[in-house]
Amino acid sequence: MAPAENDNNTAREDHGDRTMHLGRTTLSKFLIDQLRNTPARNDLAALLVDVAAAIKAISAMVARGALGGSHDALTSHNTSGEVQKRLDVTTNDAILRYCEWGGQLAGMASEEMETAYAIPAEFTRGRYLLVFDPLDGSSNLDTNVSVGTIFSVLAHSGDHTAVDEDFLKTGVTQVAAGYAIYGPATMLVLTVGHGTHAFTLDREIGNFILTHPDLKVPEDTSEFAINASNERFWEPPVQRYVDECKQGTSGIRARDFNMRWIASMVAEVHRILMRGGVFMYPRDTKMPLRAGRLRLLYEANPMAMLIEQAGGAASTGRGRLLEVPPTELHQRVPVVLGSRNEIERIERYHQEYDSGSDKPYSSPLFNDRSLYRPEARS
Ligand code: AFP
Repeated sequence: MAPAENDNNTAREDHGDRTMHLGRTTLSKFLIDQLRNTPARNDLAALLVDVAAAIKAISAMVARGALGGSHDALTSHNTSGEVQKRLDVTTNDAILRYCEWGGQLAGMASEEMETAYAIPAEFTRGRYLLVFDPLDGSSNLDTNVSVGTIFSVLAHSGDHTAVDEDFLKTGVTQVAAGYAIYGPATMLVLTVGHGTHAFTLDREIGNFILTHPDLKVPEDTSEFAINASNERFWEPPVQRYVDECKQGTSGIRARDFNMRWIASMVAEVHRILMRGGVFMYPRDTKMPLRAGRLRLLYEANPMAMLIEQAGGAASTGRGRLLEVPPTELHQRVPVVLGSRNEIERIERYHQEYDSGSDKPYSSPLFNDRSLYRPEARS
């Protein structure tokens, strides 16, 4: 939507009954506007302001790079068995400290903690749950590549301190979702269910300023992101899709594609929100009993909500990501998200493979040993 010029030439976006002045709307003003007529109102706004404060603190930690002594690998491992960097732990602690005392939360969960974090007794318990990956892409820290924080807000049903089971809610129930990307600029991308909007941190005043309202993912794209080193482990429908993209103008897609892989999901999703594209981290036979690499509650679900709110699609390849029923806190899930028409094509290829109507793409060898065919799982 082109910015509407007004009498004093301040570019602004008109969003129905709300106008947002580009370059002037702060996060707090935005939240007041967005949540004005909702039951969430101030509670959710207050929580998101606390999350934004933690993100500012993390931005400062990340920006210090090696000077902060936080790139060192620790001897500890997280719940996924990955070596923790000191910054993984310090950023996790930052979010706990900034968000535990505001009276909005009944509990928190994160990639860096085995089980849910109980709000200390001295603080008022609230009605939301916060689940997050404090530093996604941290294996890139030594190479100074953009990393991020991913978070999801769920409503807590009950007045007890939250336990693991309370977090096992499908993605469609998320009240809010967002990420921070610590790149050349620190940006906060957020949805509270009314579109996806991006804010840029103005370090001089310490405020997030609305710079990209109402982001829209183009329905078509010629750019995809996948870790191609896993190609031999992918299921045939993923191999089929990527093969066709690589064939470019000489294949059925009749156009050339571009490939990206940053190994930092936040950076990939940010690119897709800015210009479209496809991101895939599918299940593969490398670890056939593992449903994928990415975690449902604090990576896939928040990113899926942001992408859908921007008009894109988010799938496991076989169904809508936001409808995957969680069974445990650190559950993994295949992720295929981005430009809607491409995601629909990838889902169609999975359907044709599962129904055996995708000849010649499903190789008999792969078929026999595939653990993924519905009948093979019985
Ligand atoms: P780290 O947080 O351990 O760096 O993992 C990042 C991530 O979860 C996600 O952000 C990337 O898209 C993906 O893993 C990269 O996985 P590969 O290292 O297998 O490419």
